[in-house]
Amino acid sequence: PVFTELTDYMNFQDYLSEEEKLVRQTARQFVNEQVLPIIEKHAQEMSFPRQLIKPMGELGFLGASLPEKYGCAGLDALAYGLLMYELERGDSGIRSFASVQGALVMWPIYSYGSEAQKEHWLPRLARGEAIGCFGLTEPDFGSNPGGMRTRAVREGQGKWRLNGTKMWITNGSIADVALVWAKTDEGVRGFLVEKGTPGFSAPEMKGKWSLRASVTSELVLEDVLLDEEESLLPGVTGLKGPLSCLNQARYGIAWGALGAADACYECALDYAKTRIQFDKPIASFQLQQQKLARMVTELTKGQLLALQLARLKDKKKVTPAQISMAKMNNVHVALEICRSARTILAANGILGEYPVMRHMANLESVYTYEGTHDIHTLIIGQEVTGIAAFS
Ligand code: TGC
Ligand code: FAD
Repeated sequence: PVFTELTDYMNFQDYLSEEEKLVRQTARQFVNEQVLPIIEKHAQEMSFPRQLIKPMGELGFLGASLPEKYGCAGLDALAYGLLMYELERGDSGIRSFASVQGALVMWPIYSYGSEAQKEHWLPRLARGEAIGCFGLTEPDFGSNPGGMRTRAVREGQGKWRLNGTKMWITNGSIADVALVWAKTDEGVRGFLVEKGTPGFSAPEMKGKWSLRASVTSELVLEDVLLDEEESLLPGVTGLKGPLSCLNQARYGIAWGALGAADACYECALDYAKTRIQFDKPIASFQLQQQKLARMVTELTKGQLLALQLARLKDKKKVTPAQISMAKMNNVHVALEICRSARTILAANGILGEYPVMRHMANLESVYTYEGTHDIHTLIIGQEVTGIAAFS
């Protein structure tokens, strides 16, 4: 079934602006009409629905929080969060695509790029005419990106030479531009590497049981020669460059994961009311009601956490640790909600006919990427104790 309304137990939508309502409704309609009919097939076949990229661009879903000057929608934080919620109600892979494009490629170009780089890339990325990816993680450095081995060295006047390997990169093989973070003598710097640059390849990773409708790739850089003016992001040096991008993406995930959970909750509620066992709908049994009550409570608490985060973000008062709390909690509860939904659907819960198992499997990746649950726990631990426990 296609559900027409978002689960809103505490009526938070009564307080949305007209623009926020419109964005959410537009995204919901897009997901109902264009994502839900095809997504299971793509997940089963392990392919990303590339035909959705242009429509997402036309609807203003890419880089949606950036200013109109660069062809973007200029949304406030709440509208952006609701957009991520609705996209992930379709599939985490669709939200991942938009997250990477907007938060991890367009945002850093906007924040740290030269005016020429912004004008060259942002309008095309916003329209979905170009695709981006974000290369931070390496085979031996996931939670600890500061240890990265990818290296960039100056090569004569205005040139850089890049060597290294990135892994687990969303959109990698389909990207027209990869934002690659590399160590230099000055500290970590960001480089825009165009598809087709000699020495650069992006083989797709196969065999995933999660985020199957999303492209995940390695990035291989072998003596890649880059022009400084075109490639180097001039505005940031140090690990804070890539980590600041993660704040944007983690914010979107705090909303997005709840969209996947909402889809599973709605599905389980509907199923519980119609599935008859022992001559009664299973929704009439206390054990199943307890599951549903817990699911809707955790979903609602997650929404309220994300809502306050949006307010703080719009006032530019949000801290990285607050974002960590929302990412950590909301992905965790979303995964629990999906698992509970699977038990309510029982055998039917494992079928692709229902969205539950797909969302559940997707959220295993969401739990890990953009900082694992453990890393966010430690970020909060550091904030409250003043002691870093990472190493
Ligand atoms: P640390 O010494 O704490 O920090 C180094 C510098 O960075 C600054 N910083 C931040 N700045 C902005 N925002 C943040 N969230 C920041 N966190 C730290 C910090 O102030 C410092 O600046 P400065 O000026 O003093 O140099 O760094 P550390 O090496 O001890 O690491 C800390 C830790 C573990 C929290 C960090 O490495 C971390 O977050 N690790 C997790 C890695 C991660 O999240 N990777 C994600 C890869 S991208 C991805 O997964 C995309 S999936 C997308 C999709 O498909 O949707
Ligand atoms: P590791 O860091 O090896 O962690 C292994 C385990 O040890 C985890 O349980 C972790 O929590 C724990 N651990 C690590 N350090 C500590 C510690 N100090 N204290 C306690 N426990 C610790 N990366 C990108 O750069 N760009 C992308 O677009 C991207 N997309 C992704 C898409 C998918 C589908 C996936 C699965 C990952 C993606 N990633 C991407 C990579 C992702 O960010 C990393 O997987 C993540 O940061 C964790 O790194 P790791 O898998 O190497 O785990």
